[in-house]
Amino acid sequence: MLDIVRIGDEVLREKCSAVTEFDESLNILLDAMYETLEEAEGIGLAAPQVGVDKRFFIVSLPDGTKKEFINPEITGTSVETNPYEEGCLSVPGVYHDVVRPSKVIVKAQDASGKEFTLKASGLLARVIQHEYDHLDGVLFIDHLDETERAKVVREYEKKNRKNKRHN
Ligand code: QAP
Ligand code: CO
Repeated sequence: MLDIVRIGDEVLREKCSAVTEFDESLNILLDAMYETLEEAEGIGLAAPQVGVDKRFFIVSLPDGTKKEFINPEITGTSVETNPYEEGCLSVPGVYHDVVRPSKVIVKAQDASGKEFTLKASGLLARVIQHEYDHLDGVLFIDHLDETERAKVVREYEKKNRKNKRHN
């Protein structure tokens, strides 16, 4: 189980660098991230969320879809958008609707370095965009307007204070 870093940690605000070595240590890290994601009951986890400033993330959906995206590029987005309530393991306990394209085309590499292209819609398209943002230091709350973002951050801080007191 890896530690998940929380909002306030600067690694979440970095532009991550490309993965160049598709070696055993990458596989070990991916395995540990899947375990961490399962334990945390999440559906997506990006490397910077476990303190690694590299361009990759994993997805694990309720339908059993598990996939890693290394050096991903979003090469196409639909004109159609939709709102969806997002959360983030790095901003635990708060959720807010975010408007994003409904469909994306993503090009990435798998754990062995092999390139693939995927057309995604629904929850998968949503998680891909959320996780991709992490690689550029962007959090879901950055998509909200100033007022909504301030509200969500205050709510997070309030919950976090409570948690600290009760721990
Ligand atoms: C991104 O986020 C996502 O606050 C993945 O207390 C989320 O897995 C994309 C989680 C929703 C689209 C829709 C958050 C678990 C998990 C929490 C997650 C929490 C426990 C977040
Ligand atoms: Co997140």
